[in-house]
Amino acid sequence: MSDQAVDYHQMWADLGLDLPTHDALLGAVGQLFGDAYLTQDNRPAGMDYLNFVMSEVHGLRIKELDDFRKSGGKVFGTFCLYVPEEIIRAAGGWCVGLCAGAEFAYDQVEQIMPRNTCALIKSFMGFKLAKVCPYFESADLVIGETTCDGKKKAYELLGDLHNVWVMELPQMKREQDMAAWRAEIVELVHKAEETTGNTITAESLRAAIIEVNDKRRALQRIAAACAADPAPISGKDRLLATQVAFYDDVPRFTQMMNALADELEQRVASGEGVTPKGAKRILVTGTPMALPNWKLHDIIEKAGAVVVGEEMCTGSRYYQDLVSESADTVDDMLDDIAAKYLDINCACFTPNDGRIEDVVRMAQELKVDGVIDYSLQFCGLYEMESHSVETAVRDAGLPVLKITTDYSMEDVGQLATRVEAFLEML
Ligand code: BJ8
Repeated sequence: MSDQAVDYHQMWADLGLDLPTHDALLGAVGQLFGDAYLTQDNRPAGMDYLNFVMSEVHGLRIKELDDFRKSGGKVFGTFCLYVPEEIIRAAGGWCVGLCAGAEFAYDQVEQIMPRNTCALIKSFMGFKLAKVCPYFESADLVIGETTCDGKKKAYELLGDLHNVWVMELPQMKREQDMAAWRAEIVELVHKAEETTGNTITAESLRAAIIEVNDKRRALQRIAAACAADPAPISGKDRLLATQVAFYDDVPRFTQMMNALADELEQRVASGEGVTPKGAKRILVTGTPMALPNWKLHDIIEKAGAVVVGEEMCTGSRYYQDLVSESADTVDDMLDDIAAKYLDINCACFTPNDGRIEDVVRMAQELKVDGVIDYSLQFCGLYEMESHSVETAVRDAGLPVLKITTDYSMEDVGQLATRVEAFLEML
């Protein structure tokens, strides 16, 4: 697809990246990827595509965004599942996730926000302050959302550095909340149209709904294959597929993930897996794991278990529900989009019973031996909701391990010991 020897430094310089720091970052991520991913045995051949995407994640993909912008296209950066990609695409824009999965420039970050802020927020602010995220620098508009307090206030700080627009998300799911959310979706339509200069039509919105649904359907197929024992793909590889879904070209990604799903279904039919049959099966639930946060999956799988599902925003919450494809008018489609997105079970909602039900249902469907509840340190929402998760999982007869951590590698040894002890007990 591309010549990997291409030198992208001029493009990065034109985007305003800090080149020496960015080179150091790419080296560190490459090493992390090599240690976590390229050491795995018996990976599906379809993972070659995601290896390639990772090798070009700041290269070819950024070049594609650059070419798109030079031809008049607009790129929208997002941090959260609640921003409907369908609307951006229907207006002719492209959506990309922004770098938020690694510890970077915390010294600068802590000058403007408290040290006890969650790693995800500190990370995106660090990437921005250090000028090392080409997705950030390619984004004509960053769309934030009023989910947790930390993000809400961080977007104010980010607004001093970038073009930011914030969506107001209700925190309950009553009728009046749906009405407010529907109105907010209409605001997004106006903002997307104003930014791109294009008008959203029934045809463009319908096409975007189908395109994004197709992407989610491909990820659903990959997830469904993991109900088999042995699992046909590692949790790390499945997590990578979901992480890349936020960045990649939509039709290409869908096509490649359907090819991967075909391969996984063949593996399931012939009983081929990435671990021996009977390996301990784990469901992970909690805060999202933004690229390149592979820390917990790496620890679990290097201890001999396999992660067979993620109840998180870089997992089932991203792909489990689709927007209805039956509407004919823009108004009806916006109703369907509002309904699908308000149905996401983020811990910023109260009550959030849907998430707890999803965790138990997934644990049963995927026939797991145990659940690991993962929270980023200083994330009050998920840490607080942890008690309800634990209670429900135990009531369903399954053991649960609670892990609170951040992006640093300092606690890897200690976490590995806890995970190994948990696996032995299963
Ligand atoms: S829909 S989970 S992506 S808000 S970890 S920044 S909650 S303090 S990421 Fe999230 Fe959207 Fe919800 Fe998903 Fe705050 Fe917690 Fe940090 Fe978090």
